[in-house]
Amino acid sequence: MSFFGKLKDRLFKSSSKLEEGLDAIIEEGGEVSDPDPAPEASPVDVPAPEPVPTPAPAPAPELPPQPEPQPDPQPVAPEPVELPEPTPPAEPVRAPQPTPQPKPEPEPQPEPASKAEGGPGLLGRLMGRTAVAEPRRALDDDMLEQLEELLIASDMGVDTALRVTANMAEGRFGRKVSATEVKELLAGEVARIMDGVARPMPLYPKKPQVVLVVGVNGSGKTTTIGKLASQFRSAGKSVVIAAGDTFRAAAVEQLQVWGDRAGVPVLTAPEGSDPASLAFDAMTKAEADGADLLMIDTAGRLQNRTDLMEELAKIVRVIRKKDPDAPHNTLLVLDATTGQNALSQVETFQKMADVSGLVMTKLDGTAKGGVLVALADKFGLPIHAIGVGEQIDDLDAFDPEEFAAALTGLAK
Ligand SMILES: Nc1nc2c(ncn2[C@@H]2O[C@H](COP(=O)(O)OP(=O)(O)OP(=O)(O)O)[C@@H](O)[C@H]2O)c(=O)[nH]1
Ligand SMILES: [Mg+2]
Repeated sequence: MSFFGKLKDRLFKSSSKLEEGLDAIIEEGGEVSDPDPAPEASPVDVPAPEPVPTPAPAPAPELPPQPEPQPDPQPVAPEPVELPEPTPPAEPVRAPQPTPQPKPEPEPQPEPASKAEGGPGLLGRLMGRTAVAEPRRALDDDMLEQLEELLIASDMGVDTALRVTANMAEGRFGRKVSATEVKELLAGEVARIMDGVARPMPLYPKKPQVVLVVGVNGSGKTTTIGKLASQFRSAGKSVVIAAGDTFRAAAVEQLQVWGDRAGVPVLTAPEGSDPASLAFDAMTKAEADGADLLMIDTAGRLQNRTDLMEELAKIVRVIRKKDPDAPHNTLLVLDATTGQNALSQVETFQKMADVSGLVMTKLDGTAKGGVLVALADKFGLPIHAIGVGEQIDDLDAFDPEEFAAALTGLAK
């Protein structure tokens, strides 16, 4: 199955929540019979005929200069060279097109027209316009308020939700829109916010490139290390993993299982030993072995436990005694199901460990996928990968368009 298929299937909770919410908003004040007065093309491209009562700086098509997600705060010292996709080669990223529905029957039956899958896709509308009339509703203040609430409920955060809805309305205020059009508009806004942050983990010529993996308890650090190690190995890199979670014997065993699956050696230290000295020893060993990558697992720590956060800072200090530029990547692994708490996790870990990129796990089975949009909007940190399951190949590069389509419930 393509990764998009997986993502769409597994983002079911997020997308169905947003999708149903959007459908309901249009249905609530929509009229089926009213033919679209204005738009001939996709609402995304059409400037509004009438002036916009929102305090919007410019008329539509290019949306206003938003605070672009900042550029990658990449490490300065090592030059990024190649960026081999951490994507497993076997996994085609593009979804097989769900065979463009030819819609041969101009059936005038009054269908439940608001369902996205039943409604005309972009292609359908381009070719034959609306085979089935979708209900349309005027994009007015009431509707914008409902949209804002829906986006906030999907964990997009208040600031982001307000800006996204303002952008959606810009140049279209007062116009009648269908649920499909609203989904396309929303997906466009989401993709635009996420565009600048979708970046695979950079690889440097430095050997070993040290990748420190941090996060709160149970966020998916160990699993992600296993998945990433497997991908890097498939890409021809030699990888070593250090079991820096020395608090629990079970943590070491769990990592060893992942090491076996990925075919990568795991360096361990006795339970209770100092994780910083394990990291130091692991660097010595990885250097001696000529490994390309050293991935260091760490124990989960809540961002409000200052003692544990200090310990993390110590690991970084000790690693830097060996290589002042290390760790070359500090990945913060976030659990999508934690919703808005992810924002405070980023803030604290950024302070203590100089986070260089994010991995968002458990996007399957959450209704809080919108938090990714809030994170991208607020911090602009690169999102290197997303996890949508517990298996070794359930991790892939982050694709903004696919994510936006999956989140909004758009057929793609
Ligand atoms: N559904 C789903 N489960 C995941 C994903 N990533 C990790 N998990 C599961 O989440 C649980 C915790 O994962 P771990 O990798 O042990 O998390 P951790 O951050 O290492 O945990 P600690 O070491 O205890 O802090 C495990 O049951 C994983 O199988 C994902 O993308 N989707
Ligand atoms: Mg772990």
